[in-house]
Amino acid sequence: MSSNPDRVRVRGIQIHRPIIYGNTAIPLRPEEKELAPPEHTHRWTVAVRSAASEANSDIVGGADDLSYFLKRVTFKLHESFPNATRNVDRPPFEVTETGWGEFEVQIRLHFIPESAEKAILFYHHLKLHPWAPTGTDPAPPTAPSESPITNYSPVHSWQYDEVIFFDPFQNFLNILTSHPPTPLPKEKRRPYPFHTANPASLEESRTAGVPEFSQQLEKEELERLDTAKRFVVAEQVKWRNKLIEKEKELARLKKELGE
Ligand code: SLL
Repeated sequence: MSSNPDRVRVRGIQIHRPIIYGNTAIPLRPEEKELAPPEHTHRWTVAVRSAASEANSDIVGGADDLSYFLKRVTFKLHESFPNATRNVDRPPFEVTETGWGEFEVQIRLHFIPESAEKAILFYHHLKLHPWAPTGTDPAPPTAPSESPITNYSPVHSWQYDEVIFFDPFQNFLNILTSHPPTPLPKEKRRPYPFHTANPASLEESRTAGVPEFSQQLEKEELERLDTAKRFVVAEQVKWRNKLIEKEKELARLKKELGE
């Protein structure tokens, strides 16, 4: 039996914190390219942040400081990077680098000791290039350009997730409940933070602003799932009826043969 009430688990409780992990990337401008190794083409930042964004910020997510429950985030980069394992022990939990290629980043979340939780591991494919050529892809960094700045629209690739703590210790639960997460905005105010949501035009890239997660995105995703589910059920009914029809026909033909 534990004598310290803090070291007692609160059974039946589930508490979660919304986070995002992912990256932004932008081609190096000519003046940056001069300073970087010759094969480097992009500057990128890989990060773990709270899901909500600060109003009018140019950062995706990050409204809340997560160090009240995160002790360390370890980013394991491609081995072509010097000191490929990067430990970040205070916010912002992120690594910024220049490089030339995409690779899988291993992101390990270590929680504060009060949590007594094991570290959890996420994988993120570092994205430098937009998925679809939209005609607005950033010009190759070496291409001459009249207005270089507007040609460099960032690529965003972010994953929303929820870290769930089951049966948390009482003192850890107290820490969590004294730091409620900033809620996501109800309405879509900005583009969604996926690579597929890269601006449709240069004009949009200038005016749409930095992407963010919202409750509307969640709602739309639930609606998509619901539509898909109804479609699957309708297909099942359709094919079951066809099968019944064919079985009847088969029985009829067999009977005819027998006669
Ligand atoms: C591959 N996807 O699997 C590639 C690996 C590695 C990218 C891409 C290193 C930068 C530096 C860099 O950008 N590596 O040299 O510091 O082959």
